[in-house]
Amino acid sequence: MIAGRSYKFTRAISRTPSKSVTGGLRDGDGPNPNAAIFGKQHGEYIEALKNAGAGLTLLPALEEFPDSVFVEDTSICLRDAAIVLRPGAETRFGEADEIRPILANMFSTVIDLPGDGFVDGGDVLLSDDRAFIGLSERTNEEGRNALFNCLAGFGYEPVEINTPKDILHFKTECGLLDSGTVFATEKLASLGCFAPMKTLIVPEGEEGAANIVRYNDVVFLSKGYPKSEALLRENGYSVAVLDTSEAAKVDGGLSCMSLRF
Ligand code: CIR
Repeated sequence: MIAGRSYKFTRAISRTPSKSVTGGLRDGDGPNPNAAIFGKQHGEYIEALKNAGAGLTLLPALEEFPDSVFVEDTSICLRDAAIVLRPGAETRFGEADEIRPILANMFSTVIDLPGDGFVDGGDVLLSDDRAFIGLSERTNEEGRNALFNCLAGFGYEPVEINTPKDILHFKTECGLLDSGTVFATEKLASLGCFAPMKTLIVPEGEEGAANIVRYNDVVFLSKGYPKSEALLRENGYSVAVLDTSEAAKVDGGLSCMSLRF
Protein backbone atom coordinates (compact mmCIF):
# COMPACT_ATOMS: atom_id res chain seq x y z
CA MET A 1 0.00 0.00 0.00
CA ILE A 2 1.20 3.50 -0.81
CA ALA A 3 -0.02 5.60 2.12
CA GLY A 4 -1.82 8.75 1.03
CA ARG A 5 -1.90 8.01 -2.68
CA SER A 6 -5.68 8.49 -2.61
CA TYR A 7 -5.57 12.16 -1.64
CA LYS A 8 -1.99 13.47 -1.77
CA PHE A 9 -1.70 15.02 -5.18
CA THR A 10 0.31 17.56 -7.15
CA ARG A 11 -1.69 17.86 -10.37
CA ALA A 12 -5.26 18.20 -11.58
CA ILE A 13 -7.06 18.41 -14.90
CA SER A 14 -10.34 20.28 -15.35
CA ARG A 15 -12.37 21.32 -18.36
CA THR A 16 -14.07 24.69 -18.78
CA PRO A 17 -17.87 24.24 -18.88
CA SER A 18 -19.34 24.68 -22.36
CA LYS A 19 -22.29 26.98 -23.03
CA SER A 20 -24.08 23.79 -24.07
CA VAL A 21 -23.90 22.61 -20.43
CA THR A 22 -27.44 24.01 -20.21
CA GLY A 23 -28.48 20.84 -22.10
CA GLY A 24 -26.53 18.48 -19.83
CA LEU A 25 -28.00 15.13 -18.85
CA ARG A 26 -30.11 14.99 -15.72
CA ASP A 27 -32.54 12.74 -13.98
CA GLY A 28 -36.00 14.27 -14.39
CA ASP A 29 -36.89 17.59 -15.96
CA GLY A 30 -35.40 20.13 -13.58
CA PRO A 31 -34.25 23.60 -14.67
CA ASN A 32 -31.26 24.18 -16.92
CA PRO A 33 -28.09 25.47 -15.29
CA ASN A 34 -27.13 29.07 -16.06
CA ALA A 35 -23.94 28.80 -18.14
CA ALA A 36 -22.50 32.11 -16.92
CA ILE A 37 -23.02 31.26 -13.26
CA PHE A 38 -21.67 27.77 -13.91
CA GLY A 39 -18.55 29.38 -15.38
CA LYS A 40 -18.08 31.58 -12.32
CA GLN A 41 -18.56 28.67 -9.91
CA HIS A 42 -16.16 26.56 -11.96
CA GLY A 43 -13.60 29.35 -11.73
CA GLU A 44 -13.90 29.32 -7.95
CA TYR A 45 -13.44 25.55 -7.96
CA ILE A 46 -10.26 25.92 -10.03
CA GLU A 47 -8.91 28.53 -7.61
CA ALA A 48 -9.66 26.22 -4.66
CA LEU A 49 -7.75 23.39 -6.34
CA LYS A 50 -4.78 25.68 -6.93
CA ASN A 51 -4.91 26.90 -3.32
CA ALA A 52 -4.83 23.28 -2.19
CA GLY A 53 -1.61 22.79 -4.15
CA ALA A 54 -2.74 21.65 -7.58
CA GLY A 55 -0.68 22.35 -10.67
CA LEU A 56 -3.74 22.74 -12.83
CA THR A 57 -4.27 21.95 -16.50
CA LEU A 58 -7.45 23.69 -17.64
CA LEU A 59 -8.79 22.25 -20.88
CA PRO A 60 -10.95 24.28 -23.28
CA ALA A 61 -14.72 23.91 -23.42
CA LEU A 62 -16.15 21.34 -25.83
CA GLU A 63 -19.46 22.67 -27.12
CA GLU A 64 -20.36 19.38 -28.81
CA PHE A 65 -20.32 17.60 -25.45
CA PRO A 66 -22.68 19.30 -22.96
CA ASP A 67 -21.43 17.17 -20.03
CA SER A 68 -17.71 17.44 -20.80
CA VAL A 69 -17.08 19.68 -17.76
CA PHE A 70 -17.53 16.45 -15.76
CA VAL A 71 -14.09 15.30 -16.83
CA GLU A 72 -13.80 12.78 -14.00
CA ASP A 73 -16.05 10.36 -15.88
CA THR A 74 -13.58 9.95 -18.75
CA SER A 75 -10.56 8.43 -17.04
CA ILE A 76 -8.69 7.25 -13.98
CA CYS A 77 -5.41 9.00 -13.24
CA LEU A 78 -2.87 7.19 -11.08
CA ARG A 79 0.66 8.23 -10.10
CA ASP A 80 2.38 6.79 -13.14
CA ALA A 81 -0.39 5.84 -15.49
CA ALA A 82 -3.82 6.78 -16.74
CA ILE A 83 -6.71 4.59 -17.84
CA VAL A 84 -9.07 5.99 -20.48
CA LEU A 85 -12.62 4.83 -19.66
CA ARG A 86 -15.68 4.31 -21.80
CA PRO A 87 -18.40 6.57 -20.33
CA GLY A 88 -21.80 4.89 -20.37
CA ALA A 89 -24.08 7.65 -21.69
CA GLU A 90 -24.38 7.84 -25.48
CA THR A 91 -24.00 11.61 -25.64
CA ARG A 92 -20.71 11.25 -23.73
CA PHE A 93 -19.05 8.44 -25.76
CA GLY A 94 -16.79 10.89 -27.64
CA GLU A 95 -15.36 12.46 -24.50
CA ALA A 96 -12.86 9.59 -24.14
CA ASP A 97 -11.30 10.47 -27.51
CA GLU A 98 -10.92 14.07 -26.38
CA ILE A 99 -9.07 13.21 -23.15
CA ARG A 100 -6.77 10.48 -24.54
CA PRO A 101 -4.23 12.79 -26.28
CA ILE A 102 -4.14 15.06 -23.23
CA LEU A 103 -3.26 12.13 -20.99
CA ALA A 104 -0.74 10.81 -23.53
CA ASN A 105 1.15 14.08 -23.12
CA MET A 106 1.20 13.79 -19.33
CA PHE A 107 1.62 10.10 -18.53
CA SER A 108 4.21 7.62 -19.78
CA THR A 109 1.57 4.88 -19.70
CA VAL A 110 -1.97 5.37 -21.00
CA ILE A 111 -4.22 2.32 -21.12
CA ASP A 112 -7.58 2.10 -22.91
CA LEU A 113 -10.13 0.18 -20.86
CA PRO A 114 -9.95 -3.28 -22.49
CA GLY A 115 -13.06 -4.85 -24.02
CA ASP A 116 -16.40 -3.23 -24.81
CA GLY A 117 -17.76 -2.55 -21.32
CA PHE A 118 -18.63 0.84 -19.88
CA VAL A 119 -17.38 2.68 -16.80
CA ASP A 120 -18.00 6.26 -15.66
CA GLY A 121 -15.25 7.56 -13.38
CA GLY A 122 -17.94 8.71 -10.96
CA ASP A 123 -18.52 5.07 -10.11
CA VAL A 124 -14.91 4.52 -9.01
CA LEU A 125 -13.60 5.39 -5.56
CA LEU A 126 -9.93 4.67 -4.93
CA SER A 127 -8.61 4.37 -1.40
CA ASP A 128 -4.90 3.74 -0.88
CA ASP A 129 -5.27 0.02 -1.36
CA ARG A 130 -8.76 -0.70 -2.69
CA ALA A 131 -10.80 0.10 -5.79
CA PHE A 132 -14.50 0.41 -5.06
CA ILE A 133 -16.53 0.20 -8.26
CA GLY A 134 -20.29 0.54 -8.28
CA LEU A 135 -22.50 -0.89 -10.98
CA SER A 136 -24.96 1.71 -12.23
CA GLU A 137 -26.86 2.85 -15.30
CA ARG A 138 -23.43 3.93 -16.65
CA THR A 139 -21.08 1.21 -15.41
CA ASN A 140 -21.69 -2.41 -16.37
CA GLU A 141 -20.13 -5.67 -15.23
CA GLU A 142 -17.88 -6.02 -18.27
CA GLY A 143 -16.45 -2.56 -17.78
CA ARG A 144 -16.08 -2.97 -14.06
CA ASN A 145 -14.26 -6.29 -14.38
CA ALA A 146 -11.92 -4.89 -17.04
CA LEU A 147 -11.11 -1.94 -14.78
CA PHE A 148 -10.58 -4.19 -11.76
CA ASN A 149 -8.05 -6.15 -13.85
CA CYS A 150 -6.22 -2.97 -14.85
CA LEU A 151 -6.18 -1.63 -11.30
CA ALA A 152 -4.95 -4.95 -9.86
CA GLY A 153 -1.71 -4.27 -11.71
CA PHE A 154 -1.32 -1.11 -9.62
CA GLY A 155 -1.98 -2.87 -6.31
CA TYR A 156 -5.69 -2.17 -5.83
CA GLU A 157 -7.94 -4.84 -4.28
CA PRO A 158 -11.39 -4.93 -5.90
CA VAL A 159 -14.56 -4.10 -3.98
CA GLU A 160 -17.80 -4.76 -5.91
CA ILE A 161 -20.80 -2.61 -5.20
CA ASN A 162 -24.34 -2.57 -6.54
CA THR A 163 -25.14 1.11 -6.24
CA PRO A 164 -28.81 1.58 -5.26
CA LYS A 165 -30.85 2.32 -8.40
CA ASP A 166 -31.84 5.86 -7.49
CA ILE A 167 -28.21 7.03 -7.21
CA LEU A 168 -26.52 8.19 -10.46
CA HIS A 169 -22.95 7.33 -9.54
CA PHE A 170 -21.41 5.55 -6.55
CA LYS A 171 -19.49 8.72 -5.62
CA THR A 172 -22.66 10.81 -5.80
CA GLU A 173 -23.12 9.65 -2.22
CA CYS A 174 -19.60 9.14 -0.85
CA GLY A 175 -16.08 10.52 -0.88
CA LEU A 176 -12.74 9.75 0.68
CA LEU A 177 -11.66 11.83 3.69
CA ASP A 178 -8.29 10.18 4.33
CA SER A 179 -6.56 6.80 4.05
CA GLY A 180 -8.87 5.26 6.63
CA THR A 181 -12.08 7.30 6.49
CA VAL A 182 -14.98 7.69 4.09
CA PHE A 183 -17.78 10.28 4.15
CA ALA A 184 -20.96 8.52 3.02
CA THR A 185 -24.72 8.67 3.20
CA GLU A 186 -26.47 6.23 5.50
CA LYS A 187 -27.87 4.54 2.39
CA LEU A 188 -24.42 3.68 1.04
CA ALA A 189 -22.80 3.02 4.41
CA SER A 190 -25.54 0.50 5.19
CA LEU A 191 -24.31 -1.62 2.28
CA GLY A 192 -21.38 -2.46 4.59
CA CYS A 193 -18.85 -2.05 1.77
CA PHE A 194 -16.41 0.33 3.45
CA ALA A 195 -15.30 -1.76 6.45
CA PRO A 196 -12.67 -1.80 7.90
CA MET A 197 -12.49 1.89 7.01
CA LYS A 198 -14.23 4.30 9.37
CA THR A 199 -17.38 5.88 7.90
CA LEU A 200 -18.48 9.37 8.82
CA ILE A 201 -22.19 9.49 8.03
CA VAL A 202 -23.55 12.49 6.13
CA PRO A 203 -26.10 14.19 8.41
CA GLU A 204 -29.71 13.28 7.61
CA GLY A 205 -31.29 15.74 5.19
CA GLU A 206 -27.88 16.78 3.79
CA GLU A 207 -27.31 13.81 1.45
CA GLY A 208 -26.35 16.24 -1.31
CA ALA A 209 -23.19 17.03 0.66
CA ALA A 210 -21.75 13.53 0.25
CA ASN A 211 -19.80 14.15 -2.96
CA ILE A 212 -16.75 15.69 -1.28
CA VAL A 213 -13.21 15.86 -2.62
CA ARG A 214 -10.09 15.62 -0.48
CA TYR A 215 -7.11 17.33 -2.14
CA ASN A 216 -4.03 17.30 0.12
CA ASP A 217 -5.07 19.06 3.33
CA VAL A 218 -8.38 20.43 2.12
CA VAL A 219 -11.82 18.82 1.93
CA PHE A 220 -14.04 20.49 -0.68
CA LEU A 221 -17.69 20.60 0.37
CA SER A 222 -20.70 21.95 -1.51
CA LYS A 223 -22.33 25.09 -0.12
CA GLY A 224 -25.55 24.82 1.86
CA TYR A 225 -24.77 21.94 4.20
CA PRO A 226 -23.99 23.46 7.62
CA LYS A 227 -24.31 20.24 9.62
CA SER A 228 -21.88 18.47 7.30
CA GLU A 229 -19.43 21.35 7.51
CA ALA A 230 -19.58 21.30 11.33
CA LEU A 231 -19.13 17.52 11.40
CA LEU A 232 -16.09 17.66 9.15
CA ARG A 233 -14.50 20.48 11.12
CA GLU A 234 -15.19 18.70 14.46
CA ASN A 235 -13.34 15.73 13.04
CA GLY A 236 -10.32 17.87 12.30
CA TYR A 237 -10.64 18.45 8.57
CA SER A 238 -9.96 21.78 6.85
CA VAL A 239 -12.97 22.56 4.70
CA ALA A 240 -13.36 24.73 1.59
CA VAL A 241 -17.02 25.43 0.89
CA LEU A 242 -17.88 25.87 -2.80
CA ASP A 243 -21.11 26.79 -4.54
CA THR A 244 -22.09 23.96 -6.91
CA SER A 245 -25.71 25.00 -7.52
CA GLU A 246 -25.38 24.94 -11.32
CA ALA A 247 -23.50 21.61 -11.54
CA ALA A 248 -26.15 20.10 -9.26
CA LYS A 249 -28.87 20.98 -11.80
CA VAL A 250 -27.24 18.47 -14.16
CA ASP A 251 -26.50 15.91 -11.45
CA GLY A 252 -22.86 16.95 -11.06
CA GLY A 253 -20.85 17.76 -7.97
CA LEU A 254 -17.33 18.43 -6.78
CA SER A 255 -15.49 15.24 -7.65
CA CYS A 256 -16.76 15.13 -11.24
CA MET A 257 -15.15 18.41 -12.25
CA SER A 258 -11.52 17.29 -12.00
CA LEU A 259 -9.05 14.48 -12.38
CA ARG A 260 -6.57 14.53 -9.51
CA PHE A 261 -3.18 12.81 -9.40
C1 CIR B 1 -24.16 13.08 -16.48
O1 CIR B 1 -25.32 12.71 -16.28
O2 CIR B 1 -23.33 12.36 -17.02
C2 CIR B 1 -23.78 14.47 -16.05
N1 CIR B 1 -24.89 15.34 -16.24
C3 CIR B 1 -23.32 14.48 -14.62
C4 CIR B 1 -22.07 13.69 -14.40
C5 CIR B 1 -21.61 13.74 -12.99
N2 CIR B 1 -20.40 13.03 -12.85
C6 CIR B 1 -20.00 12.45 -11.74
O3 CIR B 1 -20.73 12.42 -10.75
N3 CIR B 1 -18.83 11.84 -11.74
